[in-house]
Amino acid sequence: MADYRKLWESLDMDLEKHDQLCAVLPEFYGDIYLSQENRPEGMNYYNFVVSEIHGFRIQELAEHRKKGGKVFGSFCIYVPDELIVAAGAIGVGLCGGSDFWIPDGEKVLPRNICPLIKASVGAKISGTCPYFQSADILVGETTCDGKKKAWEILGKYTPIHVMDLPQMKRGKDKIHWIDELKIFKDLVEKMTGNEITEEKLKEAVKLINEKRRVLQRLYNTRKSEVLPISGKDALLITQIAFYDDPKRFIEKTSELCEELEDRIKKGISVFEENTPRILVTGTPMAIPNWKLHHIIETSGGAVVCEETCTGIRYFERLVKEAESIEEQMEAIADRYLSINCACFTPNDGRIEDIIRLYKEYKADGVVYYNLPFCHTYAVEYNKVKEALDNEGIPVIMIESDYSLQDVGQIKTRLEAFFEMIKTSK
Ligand code: BJ8
Repeated sequence: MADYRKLWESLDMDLEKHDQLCAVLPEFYGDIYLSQENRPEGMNYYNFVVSEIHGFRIQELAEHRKKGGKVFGSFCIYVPDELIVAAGAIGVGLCGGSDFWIPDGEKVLPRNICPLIKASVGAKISGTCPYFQSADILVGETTCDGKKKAWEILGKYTPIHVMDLPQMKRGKDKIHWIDELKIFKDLVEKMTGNEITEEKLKEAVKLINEKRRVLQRLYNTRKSEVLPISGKDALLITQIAFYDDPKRFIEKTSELCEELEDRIKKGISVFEENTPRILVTGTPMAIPNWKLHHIIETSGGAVVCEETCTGIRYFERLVKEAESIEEQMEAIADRYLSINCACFTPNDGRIEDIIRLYKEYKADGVVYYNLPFCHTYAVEYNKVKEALDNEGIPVIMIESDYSLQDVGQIKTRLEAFFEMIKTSK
């Protein structure tokens, strides 16, 4: 890796602590990813992106900012990328997925709060995440209580704008959400000094839709009986989609899809025949949270789809392309409000999605993943389980944080779950 120390210094990072973080990642990644057999050639690009996770892309962000460009950091898939891109700015997803940041998060947050929030706050206050350091502004949202209050803490360290996301989907909620989008559009225009014109917004909608389409194409290959890619690799690609340059990401992922489609034609699978096919549903898995997928795929299962924000929810629905700015803003509002997050009530659309995806991806069972202290997803499990029981779909709930202490216990539970699926097949 090139020497980026000057760059990190310019971002006011804690270099000593950052060295500790960088020291663990290669081995961790090697054990989980590079140990896989028969990986598609096209995964080399994503290996490169991970090896340069705090280098190459950070350099690009720095060059963009040197030319006067702005970087917006976000934590939720309700924040509309289209408006950021239309103003010539760059958006990066900032959710923290590493245990490394938890102790720093716990310095300012209660211990009994979701690890995603603790890690995100810890990443900022420890000065060890160059993405946080490169963001000119953070964009929060009012999705869950933990996040809502965490923005007040993060606001002491960096500028932050909070979008007031409604938690119901009635007509008046949509009107409110369009209003929030307009406030955000004004902010983006003010910060960048660039007007979001009809033309620019159309181009941005096209680009982000294209990114969604390529992810859909990737996921379509996982519907095949012949699984050309592991769930772990697919998860990594989606995680990278949150911060990579969209055009390059589309190009590289299209190349990979060609390879995967060819593998399907040739019958090249990365799993043995009759491996139980698993749909994962639940809370997001921010990079480098690969824990559950790794356990599933080393315990006799194969992940075929994620009904999560680091999966289907991020890209399944497109923004309708419209003519005027007003129509386009409304289409953006519709698309984002169609995401089914457990912070909404009621949220029956998610249950319909899970059952539909289970069938589309020919899954054999569902693993419901919950980060500890995420109440909305934990409570929603009850309703999801009831619906899946009615359909005769096997489901297991795994609640786990980023630490590795419970790996053995989860493995034992999952092995038993997969055995049960196999015998009932
Ligand atoms: S759209 S899932 S990204 S809010 S931080 S809610 S895990 S307690 S991340 Fe989310 Fe947007 Fe919904 Fe998706 Fe729970 Fe933790 Fe809150 Fe979380």
